[in-house]
Amino acid sequence: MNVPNTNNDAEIRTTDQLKTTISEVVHTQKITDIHTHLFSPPFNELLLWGIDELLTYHYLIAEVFRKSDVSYQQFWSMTKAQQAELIWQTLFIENSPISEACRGVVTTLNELGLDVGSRNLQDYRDYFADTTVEDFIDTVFESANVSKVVMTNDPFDPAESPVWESGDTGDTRFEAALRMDVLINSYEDTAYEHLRGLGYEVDPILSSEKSYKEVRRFLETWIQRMDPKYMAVSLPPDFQYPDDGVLGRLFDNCILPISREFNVPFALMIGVKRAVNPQLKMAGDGTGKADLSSLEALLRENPDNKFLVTLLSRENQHELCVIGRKFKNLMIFGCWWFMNNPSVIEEITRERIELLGLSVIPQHSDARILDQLIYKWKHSRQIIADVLVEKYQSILDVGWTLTHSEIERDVNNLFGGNFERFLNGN
Ligand code: HDL
Ligand code: ZN
Repeated sequence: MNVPNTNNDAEIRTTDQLKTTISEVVHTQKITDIHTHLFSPPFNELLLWGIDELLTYHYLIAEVFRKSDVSYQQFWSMTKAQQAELIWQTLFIENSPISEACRGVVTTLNELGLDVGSRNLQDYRDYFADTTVEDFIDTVFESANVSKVVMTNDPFDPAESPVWESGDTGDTRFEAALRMDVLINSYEDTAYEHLRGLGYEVDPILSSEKSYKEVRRFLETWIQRMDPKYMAVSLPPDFQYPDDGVLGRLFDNCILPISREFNVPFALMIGVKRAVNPQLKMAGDGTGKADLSSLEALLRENPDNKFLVTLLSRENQHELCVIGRKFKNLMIFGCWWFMNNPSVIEEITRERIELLGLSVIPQHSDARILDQLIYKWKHSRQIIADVLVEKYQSILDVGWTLTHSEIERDVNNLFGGNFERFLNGN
């Protein structure tokens, strides 16, 4: 994490000085990317990188069906290379790549120094074939100016658990998050059997003190194994709390006590409707507006717990900011998934600063493919910088004075300091 340079105390007076300072500070500030789906090399095939992965990102899969007459069955029977070629031809050659997901591929290739004017997919494939994943990780972290990424780690995933059990997860720039979607959203049909198979004496509907104790033991085991920055879950728009079912019993008797005991915040990602169109597979999820009175109750009833929250519906964003004003144990983060588009990032960032000042984590990348760190952060840095210029200008206009080091301090907090302090504060 950059330490602000206290020698930069020259006063900023003009709009040009302000724009130059903010551009330089925002683009040179190293970032802690608090939510990604990236993996360090020991996770092998879970670490996705290269042009064919970029082109078959599920965002682009959703988009190609809108322009191509390929059927779901035809597409899913193709190899990844064939899928990538179809997406390249359809969305980049037969149509201009101006959607955010398409534009991101072009930005990434350009930032890697490749000739996007050639539109030669084989040339891009040759570039990736000529590099190692370890070298490419260095290239991407340097180009994106990212210091650390937080992974999404699923203790129920058989592809992940052996790596954790080996004790070697490799590159320390990749930190862990303990994802609990299976435990919380699929306890009765999946997690119960899995836990029993591991020797945890839990009951089918999680209704006994013994079961609560055993789930806490499971969480403790994985916290000690992963050293996660936070525990996380994605939840549907109709998430309810308090809840007298399995979710409520998991929250109140297992997750929230453990979160306090180990000082590991709980991240709630609310508003996802899974498999709205199952034929799109991972690309088939949708969004819905949530009733945030449940979030208010969770924050109010658990003042000693720390919650990170991001919401998937644009219609929930303003009320989330208001809730943020009411609860200091809430840290709002990111422009998640369908929010991660310039028009919405700008709107959300502006209303967050207006209502919450500098007490938020404005963005995460949600990158699934390593290369995406480059475009997701290049695009977001520019938008955040533009909003900051507007907000700092508004106080310069009324006589406030500003220095370079004060802006460095503020941006350092937005891009990592707020996260570190939220994690480490008790
Ligand atoms: O649940 C999540 O963490 C989401 O981010 C999903 O993984 C989603 O598929 C995604 O990649 N969004 O960007
Ligand atoms: Zn995600």
